[in-house]
Amino acid sequence: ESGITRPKGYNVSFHCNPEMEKHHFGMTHPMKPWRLTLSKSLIYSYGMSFAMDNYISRAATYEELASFHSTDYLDFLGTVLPEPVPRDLENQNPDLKFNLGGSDCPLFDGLYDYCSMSAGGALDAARKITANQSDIAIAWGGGLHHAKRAEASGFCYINDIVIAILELLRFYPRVLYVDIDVHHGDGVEEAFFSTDRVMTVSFHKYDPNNFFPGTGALDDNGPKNEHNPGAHHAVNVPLNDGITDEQYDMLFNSIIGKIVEKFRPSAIALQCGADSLAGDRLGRFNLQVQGHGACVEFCKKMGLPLVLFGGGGYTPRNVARAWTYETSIAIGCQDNISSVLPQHTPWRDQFRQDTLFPTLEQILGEPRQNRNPQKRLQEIVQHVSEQLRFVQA
Ligand code: ZLS
Ligand code: CA
Ligand code: ZN
Repeated sequence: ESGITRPKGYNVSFHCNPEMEKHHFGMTHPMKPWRLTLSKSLIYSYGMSFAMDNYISRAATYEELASFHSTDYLDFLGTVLPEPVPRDLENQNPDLKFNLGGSDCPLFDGLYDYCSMSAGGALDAARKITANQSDIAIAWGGGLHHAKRAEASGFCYINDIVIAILELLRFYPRVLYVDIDVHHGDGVEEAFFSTDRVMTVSFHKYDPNNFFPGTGALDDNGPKNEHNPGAHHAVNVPLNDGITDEQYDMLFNSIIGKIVEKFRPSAIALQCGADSLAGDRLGRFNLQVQGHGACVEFCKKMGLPLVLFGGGGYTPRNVARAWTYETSIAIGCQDNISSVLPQHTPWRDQFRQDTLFPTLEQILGEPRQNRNPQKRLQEIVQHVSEQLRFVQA
């Protein structure tokens, strides 16, 4: 009926948990798990569920979370309760245990369940890949790239990506991690700092004093001591406000193309944070749904097992557009779906415009000034090429 068909011999699996989406970080907090519900509503309205294997993901077990996180941290995360009364002005800066309970990483109702469900989806996706049952596995509820072994950071408590990559490493010699969230993928980078089996690449807004988390300079490429096999295996692409689809596409294809050639990964894990889109509440770029999706298309073309994670994304209508378009790319039906949002889409008025591909003018009125001179982008490509001379598959 929808005209969406399942290509023979190509399997996409979709992993989500409706219970996860009901959690709230607090009224003013930018992270809205409900964006996952809005995304799914659009994906299903296009009829894409008929072209994928759909799973309600499990919650990850304590042991699975402990494959990366310290048990001290997990035990604390499992027992902390939401604060009964919101912090008053005199108490803005309490001693935070494991960085939990501040305004970025608040304690909310069902926090542990929310975290274990996010990780469960990511892990289910990784296992469908290692079982050879999916070519692409999608976990839009994952992608929480800032969480550390024993510390919450930047809206992230459990690093589902690290846990999923550790699972991939049980079956594959090398995994490439790519991160197109507007923030630096510091938690994943740090977790694999000392191994040459994972190469991490993050594209992000970089301004050490004014933009979170402040790490990810061009020449931060992993600890360079003699005996560290992981040296040179962290690639950082620091960008400035206002980068466009054309520039991002050029950078992404040339950098990821070279890395795949040199590092020869056996699988790709792609974090698709949608806060790199134009008009994001926290982001600074001018990317459109097409340019963001082009990254997914490029990774798919590499022909390797691929796991897609969510991540940031703070303007829910645009998050839903991007992850819907990217789901269509995974399936391979992107040229067969209408750019007009289906009439029966629940919450259709949330989208403001009835198109999957709003123009920059529609999103922003006036596009943000582009502060990425072409010459700087060339220098970045040059640096990465030189860095790759130290990398041997
Ligand atoms: O990559 O910039 C910061 C840290 C602060 C400034 C903000 N204050 C509240 C805390 C201290 C230095 N934090 C960032 C974190 C961004 C995390 C991105 C996650 C991801 O997309 C992956 C999921 C930040 N930026 C903006 C805010 N925090 C922020 C904005 C607005 C609010 C409301 C709720 C809370 C306090 C008021 C808040 C945080
Ligand atoms: Ca990034
Ligand atoms: Zn982000």
